[in-house]
Amino acid sequence: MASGKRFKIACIGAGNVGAACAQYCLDMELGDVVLTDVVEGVPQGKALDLTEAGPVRGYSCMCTGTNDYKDIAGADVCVVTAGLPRKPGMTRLDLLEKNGNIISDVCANIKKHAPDSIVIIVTNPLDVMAYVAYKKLGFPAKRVIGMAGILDSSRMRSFVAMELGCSMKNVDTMVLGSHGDDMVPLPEYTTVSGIPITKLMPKERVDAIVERTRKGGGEIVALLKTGSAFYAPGASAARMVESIVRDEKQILPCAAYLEGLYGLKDVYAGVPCKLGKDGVEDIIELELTADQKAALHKSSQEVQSGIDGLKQVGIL
Ligand code: TXD
Repeated sequence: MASGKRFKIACIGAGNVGAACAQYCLDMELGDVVLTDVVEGVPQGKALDLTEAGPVRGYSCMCTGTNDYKDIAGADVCVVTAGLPRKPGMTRLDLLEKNGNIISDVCANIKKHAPDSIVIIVTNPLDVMAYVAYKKLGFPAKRVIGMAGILDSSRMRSFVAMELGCSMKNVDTMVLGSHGDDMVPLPEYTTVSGIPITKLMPKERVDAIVERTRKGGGEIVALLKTGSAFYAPGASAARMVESIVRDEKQILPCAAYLEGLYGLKDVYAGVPCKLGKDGVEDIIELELTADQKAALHKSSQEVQSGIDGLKQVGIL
């Protein structure tokens, strides 16, 4: 491991995204992984399977499975995917109450057993769940981060590469706002080896890519019919773990707690964050056009109404 320290990563929720995240973390040798779930046998079985892949893939990090939160003790990073996935026809907000209760329970256990960890929330509706976690954990805001923007921007990067028939590696982009149909992809900040995409394709194609990015989650739900995307979400969460445990200070779009930046207060929203050993070490405030600013505020209103909804039912 890069720094010499052996890190411990707790993946809470051993479903599709949790297991994919564990797999990528192990493959990148980011640390030992503890898979935790309420279902008996599943985290243990997946952990054993992932351990048995180690000799073939050439990693020496260990993976264990458990139903007991005591086993996350001392975790450096907790990745929370526990909850219900979005089913076809279900809006993200339908999940609000159920997942709000699950996140509250998970956070009580993180607070008890891994009070110094950095927590990455993945469960939907993402921005509201990150807010719930922040309130329930009582950790400094920089240690409670939501994963969505890396996934959304990775989708946009792949769509740009497909359109141009070029390598995905050369494409870079930024997506702001909430994780949902109101997200704010930024074509103006999308480049291929430094060349703005607006110079590489006509406006209609840029607009089509923005639209497909917004609907990216739904596109996969419609194809899979049961469950939602998990490879790219798992890889995206693992990217955050990587930047944290290796203190790489990557600038990545993440859901962060805002206290005035972008004109937003007491809410989580996707913004460019510098991720390092302390969590969100900095937030970059981009210059936005009036339209982009309005779109960002619109996406936050939905998050705010989710937060208000949870206040009404007493979860917050
Ligand atoms: O970009 C993003 N943020 C997302 C979010 C991208 C993809 C998926 N996104 C959301 O992540 C999705 O809407 C769900 O809310 C979560 C997890 O999705 P996944 O596809 O992994 O769902 P699964 O396979 O159903 O796994 C959820 C697991 C399952 O094994 C449950 O038994 C477990 O969560 N679960 C719990 N674990 C621990 N503790 C509690 N209380 C608990 N409740 C359920």
